[in-house]
Amino acid sequence: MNLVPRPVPHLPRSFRWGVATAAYQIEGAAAEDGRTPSIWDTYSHTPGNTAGGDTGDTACDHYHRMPEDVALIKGLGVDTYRFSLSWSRLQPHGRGPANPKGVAFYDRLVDELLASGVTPWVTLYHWDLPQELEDAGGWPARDTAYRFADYAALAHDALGDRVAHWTTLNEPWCSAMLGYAYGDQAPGRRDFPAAVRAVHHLLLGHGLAAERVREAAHTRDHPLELGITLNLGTATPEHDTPEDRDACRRADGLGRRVYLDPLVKGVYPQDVVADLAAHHGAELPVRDGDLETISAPLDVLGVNFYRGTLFSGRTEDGALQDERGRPVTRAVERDLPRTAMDWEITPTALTDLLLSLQKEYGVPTVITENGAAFEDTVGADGEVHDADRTAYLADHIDAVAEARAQGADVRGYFAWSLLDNFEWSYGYAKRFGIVRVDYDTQLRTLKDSAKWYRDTIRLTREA
Ligand code: IFM
Repeated sequence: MNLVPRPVPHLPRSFRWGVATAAYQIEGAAAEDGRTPSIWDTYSHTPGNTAGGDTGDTACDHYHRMPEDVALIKGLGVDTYRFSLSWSRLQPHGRGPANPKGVAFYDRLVDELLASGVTPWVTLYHWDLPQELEDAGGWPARDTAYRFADYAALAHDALGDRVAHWTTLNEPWCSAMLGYAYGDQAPGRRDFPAAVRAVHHLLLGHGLAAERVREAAHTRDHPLELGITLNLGTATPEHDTPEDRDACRRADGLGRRVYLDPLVKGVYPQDVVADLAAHHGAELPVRDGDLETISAPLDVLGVNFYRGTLFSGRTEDGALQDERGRPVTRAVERDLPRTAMDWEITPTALTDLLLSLQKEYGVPTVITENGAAFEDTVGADGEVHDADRTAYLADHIDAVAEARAQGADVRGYFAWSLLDNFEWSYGYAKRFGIVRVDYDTQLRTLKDSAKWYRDTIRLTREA
């Protein structure tokens, strides 16, 4: 049984409603019109890296179906569409001049959105580093930060006359840790110290890119709202013991503070720096002036929220150290409902997160991603009755409203995702869309959650 849409309290008229996607997850046309391979092309084409050997070669074929997709977005009544640019489509090989055909595609997308009354919100980097830059060292190499700044300037040069909302990076934790430490995502390296260098160079790339984009917007008198998007959760101790609290400190340190402290306060957290050296032999390669660059004021902080986590400082057997002699930071499974990703559903953690961000950092926030994968089925009526996803969205939107009511300056909510799409290492098996994609025919079907979202937005605006 699906939920009845109703107005959400505490969300003002100015509250931004949106849907989000990312280039490699939807565009397809991987080798068309001058686009060169990114690390995700290489990684997904390497056997064993993705479920079913899936790749983004075709994905949702958005590159060819963009007008149809913009019509869907318009039909949902959202005011904002967050999408990312494919670096190697816009600037093949990751350096040199812009690719006119790549620019033309994003030009058409932006114009189509504006003509439909939808505000474009551009993410410059959603994980798809041009392969040549990885070959030259990738994010663990300092030069990549400078290449990223050049690309940001080139992208702003092409679109900045019409696009005011710019996000530099999406989820640098994933780029650094999943990509370089754990090997679960492209480029698939397993080198912790390299991942820590990547953390710093991603942040430096953010700062350098922000500088270039601000300068260009200022010189040309273009409006600008600039930020970065982090994937953030909450870390709660299983028991109120020193070791569980310390496990939370470590999880929060590597998951949140190592990004937010330099971005907002201009310093790396000393406890994290000490832990990295003591337990991982790793160091953040900071040079003079880097932290000033990284900490230039943000207009907005993008928050991608999926779940909160309970932590213990002991192994299941009660030990305080793991087999390598490091202190234990163990996520404790709870008896909670889960999504198809096996992620616990914890909406009140989103309220807690937004309130703690407000208190500790004070930057206005927008939820740039929130949503869930479930095992959707198409009913005999041809529809997708995804009551589980609708409930997930409803509970998390309520959690945002509650945070606002308690004083958090949260200004928008973007559902992840507009379309079912290429869920990275999980391939097409996990469906996050509020719109179903039939990958054989590319038919798009609004799920019940999309209709609920559309009606909730309308009713909330009218209230
Ligand atoms: O699909 C991803 C997205 O690319 C980044 N944030 C999390 C989503 C769900 O895993």
